Amino acid sequence: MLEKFERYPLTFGPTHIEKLDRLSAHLGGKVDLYAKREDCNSGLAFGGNKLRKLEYIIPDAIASNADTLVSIGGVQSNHTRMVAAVAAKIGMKCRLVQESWVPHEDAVYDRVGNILLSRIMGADVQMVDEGFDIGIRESWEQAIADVKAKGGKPYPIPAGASVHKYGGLGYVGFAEEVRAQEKELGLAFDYIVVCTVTGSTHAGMVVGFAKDGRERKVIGIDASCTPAQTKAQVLDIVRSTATLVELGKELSEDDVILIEDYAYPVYGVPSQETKEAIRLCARLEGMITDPVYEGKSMQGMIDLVRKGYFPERSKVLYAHLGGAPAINGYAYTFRNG
Ligand code: 5PA
Repeated sequence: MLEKFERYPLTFGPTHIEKLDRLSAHLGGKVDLYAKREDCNSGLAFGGNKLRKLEYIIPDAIASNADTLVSIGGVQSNHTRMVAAVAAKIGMKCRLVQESWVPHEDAVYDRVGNILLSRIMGADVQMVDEGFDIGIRESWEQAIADVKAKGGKPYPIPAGASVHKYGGLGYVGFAEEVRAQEKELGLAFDYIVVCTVTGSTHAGMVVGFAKDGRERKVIGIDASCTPAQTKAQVLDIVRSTATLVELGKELSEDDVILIEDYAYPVYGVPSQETKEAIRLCARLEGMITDPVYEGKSMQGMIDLVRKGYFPERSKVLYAHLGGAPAINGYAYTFRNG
């Protein structure tokens, strides 16, 4: 589906799929859980889902003769860390806007984890006191204008690389990769569980899996806590990406499954249940999920298994999208494990 698009390799290759035997057994053994390890996809600053998206965006950035990648996220954004890593790798400058998206206080929240790594990689990090919003932000537009005013040539990458014209392509590629791996493994996944915030990871999967009729088997777990806006953005990206790859099939709102029950109390703040899911997965599988994104989709998957949402003998693929560095900003939360 992606042959006609240029791709700049930033990842190791197909990501590993592993069976979560102990977690599956702990939850009753009626559903087989697997994880696709997007969190281990690259040697670039701990990797994660943004690299798959950026692989299809960077050729356009290079062709535009830009010298500075300009992007935005929260203080502990994984996306901005990935943009900083890619800028370093391709020899561009990087300007990052880090907004106060999370009402979370920890003594070192703005010093450790993702933002620490972005600073080490040489990004020009600007803190902006604005709350959470996945839309286009004035602070980002100002940063782009500022780079220009100083004689630079900016290449704008929106939050999560999502509303970029090529933002959905990377996760179309994920679906193609899963299809090839299913053949090798001799199995087929009945459901794919994905954490959804700015939307292009989920949207790319919907388009990619629509090719074999599985678009409604992609189960998005909202972590934005603004699900109406997130769902609308997923649908927009689904439509534009489907056109771009010439899917030849109309997709509608009903094809975007977004479960809203696990994002509470608010974006970036883990509930008691999220923390329990993080501990359970860590203690049974040694697999680290974070309090902002993957901990919430892990909580969602665990709860859905317990509720019997997945029919018996289903094979469920959890897309582990990365994000572990942010956990350092939650040192107090996990001070007793
Ligand atoms: C992020 C996003 P989407 O934004 O494509 O919906 O992906 C959600 C998601 N898991 C899931 C991890 C580890 C993520 O980092 N992160 C954002 C960031 O700024 O890091 C874009 C919000």
